[in-house]
This record gives sequence, structure tokens and C-alpha cells, in this order.
Amino acid sequence: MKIIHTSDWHLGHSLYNYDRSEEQQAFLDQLHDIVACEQPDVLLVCGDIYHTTTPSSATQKMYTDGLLAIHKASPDTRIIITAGNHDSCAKLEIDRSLWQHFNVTVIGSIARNADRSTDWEQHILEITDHSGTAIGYIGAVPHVYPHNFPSQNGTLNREERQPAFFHELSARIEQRNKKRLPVILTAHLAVTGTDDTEEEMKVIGGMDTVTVNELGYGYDYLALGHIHYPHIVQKDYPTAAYCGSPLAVDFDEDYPHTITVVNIQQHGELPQLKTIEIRNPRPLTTFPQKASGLDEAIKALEQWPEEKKDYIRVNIKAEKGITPDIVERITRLLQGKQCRFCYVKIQKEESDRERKRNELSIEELKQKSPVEIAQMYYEEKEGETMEQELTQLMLQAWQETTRDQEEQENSSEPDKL
Ligand SMILES: [Mn+2]
Repeated sequence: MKIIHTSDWHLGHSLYNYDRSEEQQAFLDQLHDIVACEQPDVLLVCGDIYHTTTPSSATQKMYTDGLLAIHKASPDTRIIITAGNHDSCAKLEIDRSLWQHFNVTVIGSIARNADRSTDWEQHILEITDHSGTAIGYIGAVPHVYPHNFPSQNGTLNREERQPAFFHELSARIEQRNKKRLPVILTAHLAVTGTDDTEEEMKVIGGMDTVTVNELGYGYDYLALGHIHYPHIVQKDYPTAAYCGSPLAVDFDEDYPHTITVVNIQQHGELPQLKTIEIRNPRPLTTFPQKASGLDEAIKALEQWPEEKKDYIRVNIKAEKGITPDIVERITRLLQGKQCRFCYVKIQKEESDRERKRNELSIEELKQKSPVEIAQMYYEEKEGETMEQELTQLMLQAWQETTRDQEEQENSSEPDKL
């Protein structure tokens, strides 16, 4: 079974008020050509189709036209769209029944039967070839906040719900898969391997994560969305990987943006992965790459080729003589050129306090209370200790939110989706 794995399109995203539809269209065109050439059995889009829950009509039209064109380029390819945390799950599902006529399955949220039990049939997708013979299974799971997974009539606490869902999904696929066909699961969340690598720690930062073994079993490939940096979470069998976003969403996403072609010869065999880089007609460029003095940066910017269309973040060292009119000066300087100036990043020398904070490991940071972290942040920003009164207020706010959370957990309301 051959799959194309993509996620985090963020259609409708704009950068410093610049419209990015040209780039988003360029990506959809490239995806069209890749699908036309590869003719995969499945195209998986693992969440964050749109950047906001209220995409403009132009953005929605780009999505509809783009998806339809991809379908026409390879009508036998089953397209599976799952919602991410940026999408409105309800809106994504509005034209779900219409899309079914074009071999497109849209999954916005956990499907429920009339009695609120999970409608597993909607999440276990049997993939067939053009003659109708089954060739594999996809366990398709959209983004759901962990505590919003089914609580099974209140018998599962908040922490148990997500792993229980993936476990049962896996069990049901295993039961169904008598011919031992390839199995793929999807998810949109931050996942780490069983041992955290340095690379992983860098990309997940302070995100809430789960380890890969909480997300079911018995699959050959776990197709992940959410983290924009393409990377393999688990190399050995079964493989779990992020395909990454096709376009950078901000200047710090300074790495190749890709989609992944996955080939699974047989259930139980290591899948073969091939990544294809997406070309952005307007790259996000930090210039100069290494922070320089203001005069130096201005001189270099004057040489910027007129037809080069990059977004530019100007990168300078903090020094005396930087006045508030710097933005205006740069805007004037770049007038008439096709590049898009976004902002000036002023690199400060790292202070002792910052150095102290940066030396803390994630584990050490986890040991600190929210109020302690607020105090560290305040000290770093304001250069002085947080006042007693503000500390008290923070403490109070924190206690109130914790109490609210506990009350919510103890209430017997049905799961909100
Ligand atoms: Mn995303």
C-alpha cells in the first residue's frame, strides 16, 4: 500500500499581514503533481487544513478547488482529511457527505452513535484497490483534547481517555484485519519516542506530549500532524513520523518543508519512507543570517535583488544608535523591490538571568510551580524581583484555575466535543 502523508497546510495563514495565498496555491499545485505522478492508494492530510476556524471564502475556495483537482489527477486515491487543533471540526464536516462522492473522507471529530457510544465504523477505514479488494486499513483520528476523548460513561478519568481510545481502535482493527493487511493510524498531537532525543526536545519545547506507546499498537505506520518540523519519532518497527508542514509558518521554522511518501509492502514489515521537499516561491529569510550591526545590515539590504520575492526578517545586534524610525528606514530602502519586509529582530547579548534560565533542563523546569516560572520571567523582562503584591495575585489566580479544573473533572457532564 502506498500513502502520501501530509499535514499542517495552514491555508489562510498570513505573515505580518501579507496574504500568502500565492504560496499556498503553489503548494497545492505541487501536491497535485506529486499525487498525479505517484498515484498513491491513500492521501492522508493529518490536521490543520486551515490556519483559523473561520477561513475566508477565498481560502475555502482554494481548498475546494485544490482538493477536487487532486482527486481528478488520481481518482482511485482515497483522500482522508482529519481535523487539527486549528480547524473548526464542525465546519470541516459541513460538506462531508458531498466529498464522499469524490473519494474524500472528512473526519472532524469523534463520531458518536445515538446513545453517545463511539461509532467506530467512522474511524476504521478499509482501503480497497480499484477492483474493490481490501488492501489495508486506516485508523483515522482527528485532533481531540485528551480529556474530550470518550469517557465511556464516566468510567475513565481524564488521563485514561486518550490511550483507551487508541487502544480500542487498535484492537478493533486487529480483529477486523483477518488477512493481515497493512495498518496505518493517524493523530494530530505532540508525540515523543520512548527515549527523548535531543532533536525532539528542541522541537517540542514546552508542549504537552505523550509517548508513542500510548497511541495504540499493531499498526505499521503512525502518521502524525501538529509539529511542523519533519522528523521520525520512532525509526524501528512500527514507524511513527511527522511529515512536517509544507510551508514555514514563521521565521524560526528554518528547515526543509516536506511531504512523505510511505510504502508498506506487507503488514509487519518496516515501511519505506521518501520525503519530497515543497518549494516555496517566497522563502522566509532571516537577513543577514548572522546578526550584524545596523549600518552593515542596511548596506547589505541595499544589494537585495529587485526580483527576489522572500519575506525578510532583518537581523541586527542591539547597539547604541538604533532609533524607532529603523522600520521606516528599511521600508523605504526596500521600496520597489519584490521582497516583503516583516520586522526587525534585535539580538540582545544574553544577560546573566537569561543564561541562568536557559541552563535549566526541561525536567528542572517541570519541577517549578507556575508562580516560580512567572517570577523568573518577570525578573528577566523587568530586571528586578516581582513585587509581593503581584506574586500574591499570581498565586491566587493559579489557585482559582486549579480549583475550577478540579470542579470540572468532578462534574458528571457528558463529554463536550
Ligand atoms: Mn499546525
